[in-house]
Amino acid sequence: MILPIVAYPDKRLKQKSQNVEAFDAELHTFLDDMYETMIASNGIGLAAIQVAVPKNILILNIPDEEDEQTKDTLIEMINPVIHAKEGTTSYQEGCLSVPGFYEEVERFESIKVSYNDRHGNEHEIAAEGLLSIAIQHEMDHLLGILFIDKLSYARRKKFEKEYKRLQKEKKRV
Ligand code: QAP
Ligand code: CO
Repeated sequence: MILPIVAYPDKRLKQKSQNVEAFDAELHTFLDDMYETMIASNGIGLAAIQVAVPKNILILNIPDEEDEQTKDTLIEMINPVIHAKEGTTSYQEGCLSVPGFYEEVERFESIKVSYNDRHGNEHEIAAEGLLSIAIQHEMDHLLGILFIDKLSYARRKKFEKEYKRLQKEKKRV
């Protein structure tokens, strides 16, 4: 089932999410719905709060070297925790909850993350490149933080102006 995506400036995106306690059939159905929603919207990452569920859940599906997005590379992270972070990098980020706007954001270059999978099993991975950036972007959602919150004052102003213009254009069609 495709779920509606919550878009900025909806206040729900500022909520802090809570840890998942039950790794049950309801969680599995929700994860499947998140995946269907992300793919239908041409996304590579989605946090549960973006579909109005304040739980520590995120999914990632980074395209491979041939730029193909297949379910084999889907990562589901439940209750993720970052243990180590190193270096800095930046990337022109976007977000399904801030449609049509992209801006350069600074992140840690490499991170170590532990998380649970849908069965409650524990995993630990080291990530770099786009995967590392995507994990940090999605984990910010769990804290109620959007990539636009990380922009300089001047760039945030530019965003507010551009986004308002985009919203008006959308209303016209
Ligand atoms: C988060 O973002 C991310 O504006 C995932 O019109 C961002 O999937 C991870 C999207 C940057 C790594 C680097 C955005 C789709 C998708 C839009 C997304 C849009 C349609 C964003
Ligand atoms: Co996002």
